[in-house]
Amino acid sequence: MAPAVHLGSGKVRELYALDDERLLLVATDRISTFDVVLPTEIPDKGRVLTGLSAFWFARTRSICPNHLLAVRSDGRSTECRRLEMLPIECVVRGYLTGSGWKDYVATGSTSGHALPPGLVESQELPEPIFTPATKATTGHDENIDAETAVELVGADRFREVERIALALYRFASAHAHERGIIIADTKFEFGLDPDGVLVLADEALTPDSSRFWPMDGYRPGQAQPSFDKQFVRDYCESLGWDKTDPGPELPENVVAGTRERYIEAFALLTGIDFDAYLDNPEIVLR
Ligand code: Q0N
Repeated sequence: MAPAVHLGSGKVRELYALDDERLLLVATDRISTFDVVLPTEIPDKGRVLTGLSAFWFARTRSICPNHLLAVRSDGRSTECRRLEMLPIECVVRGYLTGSGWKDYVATGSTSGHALPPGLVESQELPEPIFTPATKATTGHDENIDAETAVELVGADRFREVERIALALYRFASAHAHERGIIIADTKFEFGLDPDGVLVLADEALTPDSSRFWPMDGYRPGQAQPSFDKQFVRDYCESLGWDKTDPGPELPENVVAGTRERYIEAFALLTGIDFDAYLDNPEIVLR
């Protein structure tokens, strides 16, 4: 087999070309917090995210085709169809948090959606909203309104990604809700296949591409703890670290607690034992 050509690195993932039609996406065990990749890894984090993403791809095929071709036996690498990516991040928000909350406090709107007055931080929105963002090559993605997104992808494609992203979010949100997890918001990336068909790409509905909150203890009116990263954030806050690179090393109790949270999210959402996934990653596709 020809060697895979490295195409690029994300904060926590690596992308390789297998051939003209296929990519290899590798989820590492790196973890980022406050936008900084920490020097300490969380063992199996990449496998958890790969398994979860593959689980959602298998279960959302009737909503939208996706790029997944195969999950490799290492549990962290996936072979994917190589697509022409759309130049927008497709964010769906069901709850008011993060930059959506910041926009709302400043302007009463986010990405051109006028929201009712009096909403509090972390409140569930009356309806999920599609809030596209630009793909920043450096720094932060910037929320854009529908008009700007239409300029980037065209009016028909915009309506299509909005409809599909909302349908994907509603499906996953309902599934997660039944299992004690709130998906506050999530980011999808889409591409086009050679026939111009819209295809879901990247990772989908993982804790790195979404905000997962434990349903137990959900309290509108304040920031919510993160299902997966709260131990890491609390530890970093306790150090008084200034949140610039390099981040701190994590002690083993924080690593172990965080690893357990990822594995718990995997088991709750998939109903599959994580050891069974390690044994045979294709189990999530059935
Ligand atoms: C692609 N990104 C951004 C890996 C992920 N199926 C695809 N076809 C063509 N290009 C891409 C995909 C996918 N997925 C997606 N870059 C290229 C996300 N990257 C960031 C780095 O790590």
